[in-house]
Amino acid sequence: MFTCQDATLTTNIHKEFFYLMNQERTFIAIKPDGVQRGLISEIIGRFEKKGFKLVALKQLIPSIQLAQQHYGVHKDRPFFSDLVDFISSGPVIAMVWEGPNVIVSARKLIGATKPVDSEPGTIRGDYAIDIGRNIIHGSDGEDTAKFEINLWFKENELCDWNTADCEWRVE
Ligand code: IDP
Ligand code: MG
Repeated sequence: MFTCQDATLTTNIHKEFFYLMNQERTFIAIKPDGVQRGLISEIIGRFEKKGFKLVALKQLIPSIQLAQQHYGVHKDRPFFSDLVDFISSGPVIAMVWEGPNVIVSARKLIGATKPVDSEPGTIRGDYAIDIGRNIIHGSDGEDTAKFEINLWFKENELCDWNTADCEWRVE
């Protein structure tokens, strides 16, 4: 399912095994502030240019229930209610990106939760100044990624496909 169709890869069992072991998917969402501020193309472009593959994308206004489930881990935090209201206040761009180590790599592209700590060059470091308006979400681990992908997408909304230039992206 995740294999690159390149003959040189498929004939090399070690390379293919390494490639499959390193394939991952992560859930990324552009929050309502990122959408309102016209940052959709900028954010998507960073993941595209890095070399990751987009396997699902949709725009929706999340229900309160979806937002509560998504941020369920924070349900006892003082900011939970405001966070849920904010995430369901307007359109969100929900996406699944795929590639080697994409979960950790996406978190690095996104930058630290608090914009004051996020380095210039990261998405939050370049475009956010407030923790409550940090424009983007990314799964923080393998289990979270699986949970969030299943929460936001149906199986038939995920596209299994190969980029035409996959051998130029992964050895
Ligand atoms: P993350 O988005 O970097 O994974 P989390 O700690 O999982 O950060 O928090 C989820 C979201 O909750 C953050 O992105 C931020 O929007 C919001 N948040 C986290 N901590 C605070 C806070 O102390 N005040 C207000 N909002 C917060
Ligand atoms: Mg988080």
